Amino acid sequence: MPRNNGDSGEFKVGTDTRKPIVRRSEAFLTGLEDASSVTFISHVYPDPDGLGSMLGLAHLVKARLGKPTRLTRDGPISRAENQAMVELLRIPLEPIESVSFAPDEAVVMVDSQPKTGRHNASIDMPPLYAVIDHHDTTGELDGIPFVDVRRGLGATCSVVASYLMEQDIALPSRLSTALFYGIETEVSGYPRGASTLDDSALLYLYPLADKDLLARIRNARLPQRYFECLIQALQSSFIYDRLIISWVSELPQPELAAEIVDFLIRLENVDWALCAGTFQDQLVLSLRAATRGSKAGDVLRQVVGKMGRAGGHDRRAGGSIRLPSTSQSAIEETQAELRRRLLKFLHIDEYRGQRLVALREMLQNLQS
Ligand SMILES: [Mn+2]
Repeated sequence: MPRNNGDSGEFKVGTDTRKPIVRRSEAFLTGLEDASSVTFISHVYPDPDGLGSMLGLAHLVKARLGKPTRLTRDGPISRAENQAMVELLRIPLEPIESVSFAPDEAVVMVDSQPKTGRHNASIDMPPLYAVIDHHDTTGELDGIPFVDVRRGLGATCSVVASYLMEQDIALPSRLSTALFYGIETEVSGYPRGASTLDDSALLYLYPLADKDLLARIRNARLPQRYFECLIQALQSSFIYDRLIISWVSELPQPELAAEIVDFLIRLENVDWALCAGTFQDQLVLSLRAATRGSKAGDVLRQVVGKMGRAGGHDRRAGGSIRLPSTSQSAIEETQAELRRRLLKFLHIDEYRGQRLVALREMLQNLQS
């Protein structure tokens, strides 16, 4: 089995060791020759990187093989920017639960790996043909004919853009915009976590992208509940030494935890930020680290342990804990256990907690 772990990635294809693999895009397309059609899947709560990757690969398959393709959506598109992306770029998505699969259909998973707890587990589908991803969290990859997982990369869209560039396929502006935005959302934090491949893809896509549409997506209108949630997150934030923790009851949508934590990690003198909020019967978690080499995905996975599931990248991680019940006491007990475990893991004394916004300030604001 040819294996190329060159740029910190995992790449394998087929079982023929005689033919040298020149281009990954070529190998990806060759394996699809017998498929009747190709369906693309990503993770729950689809994000721009997953959406752009599906759109880009579907374009590649249509342009080179002329086969029908389908893009799916696992769960709702909840973030306002992501909704704007789907609407403005007219990305056709079929809900995964209503898709029926043909036996000779190829299924390609992007921006995620199997058995990582990031998918609707009840979907019955043919075995995966391919997994293309950039997450540190390893899933079950055994037996999958085509695997291109590059952990050093900022975005899956960068891999997809590199396939399209290798194949020298003309990119419509709508697709260029989607791929550009997919990469941008993954590498816009600091430290960026971008590789040279991410940057060359951005450089290639920018002139082709529709900058007005990009601006409309980035500045998508936000519902009132967003701001209500934000003030609650700020008022519930506690600083423990170099860690800030924010609790939100009833997130209007689970991805808001990630937005809040992206904001909180910018607090000076803080190395770690966690936002935990309830959504349905789950406590949704989002963790950020301010410095390189923090292994946030591993940290959150160890802290959460058997309470739930977690994973992610070096400085960004997410996860969830299923609440034993949605009663206030059950939520508070789960929060306390999570806080205790995280503080212990980071060697921080629990009694050093201080509010981000002093109670007196909050009361004065209410009276004024
Ligand atoms: Mn991604």
